[in-house]
Amino acid sequence: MMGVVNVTPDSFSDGGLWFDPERAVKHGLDLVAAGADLVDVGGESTRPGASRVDEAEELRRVVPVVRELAAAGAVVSVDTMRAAVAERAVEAGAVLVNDVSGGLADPRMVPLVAATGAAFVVMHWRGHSIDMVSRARYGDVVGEVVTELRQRFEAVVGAGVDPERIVLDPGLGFAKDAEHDLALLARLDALRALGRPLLVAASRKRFLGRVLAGGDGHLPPARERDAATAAVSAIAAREGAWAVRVHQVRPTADAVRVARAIEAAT
Ligand code: PMM
Repeated sequence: MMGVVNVTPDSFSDGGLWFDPERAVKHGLDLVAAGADLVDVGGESTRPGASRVDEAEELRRVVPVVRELAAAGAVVSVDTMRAAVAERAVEAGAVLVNDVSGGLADPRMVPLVAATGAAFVVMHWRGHSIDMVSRARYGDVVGEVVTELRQRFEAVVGAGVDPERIVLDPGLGFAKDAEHDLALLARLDALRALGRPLLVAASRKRFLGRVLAGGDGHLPPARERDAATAAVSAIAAREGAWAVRVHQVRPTADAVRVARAIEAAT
């Protein structure tokens, strides 16, 4: 389980809650106490339509929190599209770079990851949040995401990153609408066939709101989607995902435990 610490004023589900560095560190340690194996620290919201924060501000948000959490013994990943932020975060103790652009947003990212030897999450990505909704066009979403992710994996390995250190992620909600997200979750086997560990990051996302919407079409707020998130976590565990990335750890910890118990009984 990867627990999320968004050191942002504007993330879609918890923007502002952990913007203060001390609160962010405490939240990260609470996630670890609740069972998170990894804490993912990010300083830039990637919600649809979001514009970018500047690099100095992202560094200011992320680096002290990474440093404190790593010093306290947490296993830390950094959620960033910028090589400079990844570099400083690794120096501060992060062991995994989680780049939602899979190295596409910053040409210095892949060489930096290769040089540091950090683990690398390569997510399926078609462009920045500001206009990604317009890129949610697919004939066969599973086939296209698998092909594009394989191409990205090969490019990253070709540029020197150890393939054994790469984790793949379908990028739920990134240039995808609810139907696309559900179709990908229904075919995690096709993504696993790429041969690398799989990260599933469904937590509180809009497609869950759509599934849960009442007859009036009203979507429950993001913070009321944790039970739905846990249901996805159980399915992801059952389908052999390497990790799930979640805002609230406890419901997912329980769901994964039940999935494992059922597996052990078969
Ligand atoms: N989604 C968000 C942020 N980071 N990282 C990965 N690897 N995969 C994702 O789908 C992903 C991510 C969306 O924002 P949030 O931090 O508010 O969940």
